[in-house]
Amino acid sequence: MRAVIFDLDGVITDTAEYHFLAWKHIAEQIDILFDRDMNERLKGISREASLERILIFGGAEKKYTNAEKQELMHQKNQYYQTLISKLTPEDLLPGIGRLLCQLKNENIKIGLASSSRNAPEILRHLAIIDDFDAIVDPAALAKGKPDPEIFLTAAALLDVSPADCAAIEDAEAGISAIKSAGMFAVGVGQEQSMLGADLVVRQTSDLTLELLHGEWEQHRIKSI
Ligand code: B16
Ligand code: MG
Repeated sequence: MRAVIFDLDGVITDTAEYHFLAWKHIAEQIDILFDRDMNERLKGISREASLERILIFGGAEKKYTNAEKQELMHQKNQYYQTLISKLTPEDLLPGIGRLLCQLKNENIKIGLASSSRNAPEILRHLAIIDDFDAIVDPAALAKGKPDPEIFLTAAALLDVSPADCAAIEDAEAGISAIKSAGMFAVGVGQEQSMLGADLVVRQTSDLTLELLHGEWEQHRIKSI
């Protein structure tokens, strides 16, 4: 294992609630009911694809022009940015600070593969941006998760072969992307929603370098 690539939302910090509040604010303006179940289905999905799903859910997929959709996304993002401006290092999910330290001590490279265009801003608020050797710009990609492009780009930026990378995700679309990239997939969450993951932990506090090394080794032996 020469590199570990992190998803952001749901792995490093929990911004899902902020995405929920911001989308709810927009949905209310256009008379669409938006709840937490619906928000769960937007995990790891880009801003554009999220709006499309919300409009389809509300039966309004043909109601807005492209310019109007851009404006709705802009408003959502402004609301979201106000919320994330309050993030502090206290908002790091449990165990993530320790894992980043362990990786750095062992000279294992650290990458970020988040669909969020706000990722650098969030990492700055959490005071961990300097720990990352590479941060993928999702705006420069042709396809979002579950396509492997974002993880393959992270590996290329880190100059590590995908087979030597482990990646950590909390969303189904993300696990599929990691597996299609040919990497070792670590899922955070319920086993049943992490189909295809090589290792599943219930919460981020279970993520230690010792566990990753051990499971990586077992996986390597099994695949020989
Ligand atoms: P933005 P991740 C994803 O982050 C979120 O899970 C998803 O809900 C959001 O729509 C997406 O980022 C885009 O975020 O609007 O900030 O560009 O899980 O890939 O770190
Ligand atoms: Mg996520």
